Amino acid sequence: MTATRSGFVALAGRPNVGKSTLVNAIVGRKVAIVSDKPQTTRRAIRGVATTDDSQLVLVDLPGVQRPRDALTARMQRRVESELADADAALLLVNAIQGIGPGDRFIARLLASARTPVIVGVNKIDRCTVAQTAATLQAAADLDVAEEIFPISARSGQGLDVLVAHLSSLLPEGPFFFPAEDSSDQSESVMLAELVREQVLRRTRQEVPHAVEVEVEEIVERRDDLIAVRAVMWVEADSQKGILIGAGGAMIRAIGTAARKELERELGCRVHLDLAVRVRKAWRSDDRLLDRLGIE
Ligand SMILES: Nc1nc2c(ncn2[C@@H]2O[C@H](COP(=O)(O)OP(=O)(O)OP(=O)(O)O)[C@@H](O)[C@H]2O)c(=O)[nH]1
Ligand SMILES: [Mg+2]
Repeated sequence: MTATRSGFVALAGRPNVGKSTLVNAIVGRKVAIVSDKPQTTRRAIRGVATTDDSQLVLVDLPGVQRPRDALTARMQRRVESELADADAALLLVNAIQGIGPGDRFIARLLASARTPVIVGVNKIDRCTVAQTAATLQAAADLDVAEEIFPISARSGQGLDVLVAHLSSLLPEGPFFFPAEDSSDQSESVMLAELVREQVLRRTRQEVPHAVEVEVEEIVERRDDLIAVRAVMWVEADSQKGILIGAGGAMIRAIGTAARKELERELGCRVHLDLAVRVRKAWRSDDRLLDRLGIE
């Protein structure tokens, strides 16, 4: 019998560079929600990709940012502790935008740790060859990477080569997760995130950042029907008004779209009971953040 390899690769990068999209693409399942708004991911999510002889655990992380409140302070602390514990770090940068001060800041953070760093230059599906080449060169100039890979998390370009390399870095050892697992997230957090994804799609400016979703109850009504009760927390009455919308149009649209996502995830019919509640400054409320599992 050949020995198995197994280990953790943590994803670092500015908000919106495509970390969650990449984790989903490699795992082959939606384990993390994705949006075009920065700071979508709030928790560390392990996405698991298992083959016959290796288990690659990708740790999706919030984008690196300057903390502004308890929420973002927790997110940033988590990024740093996960990076310190991982077998390797995968720094993702945006090929379209090139390398900026934010990327350099993260590169310095990574250089001070002892973990090997791999750089993924993402979104090459939207780049000319010259643009991709320029970002690859700028990524090399960061002087942290053992290897640099041009990829597209969206089209799948370059992912096989990247995954083969990451797998080769993993230490020999037994698997950490059962082979059929794709994520370590609890069902209630996964369902809450799917609801929040629909909120992110339909809101703008400060609203996406002010919303967190909590699933309060999951009840199996029949073999083919699950009832889910969820609350969307916001920080102000004005935000509550936006999420409800004129005549309830917005909350209905969020509910209908989210229900379809929950049905896909759970593989059965879902009854979704959705409410909006105001909790002033929940982003600075340590007790609520604990309860929401943002730590
Ligand atoms: N064109 C293109 N777009 C991509 C690619 N990868 C991700 N995106 C888009 O980039 C946006 C951000 O993607 P996410 O995966 O949410 O980014 P993230 O790095 O996880 O962001 P945070 O969680 O906020 O840190 C989404 O609109 C994605 O569809 C890619 O390879 N090509
Ligand atoms: Mg993300």
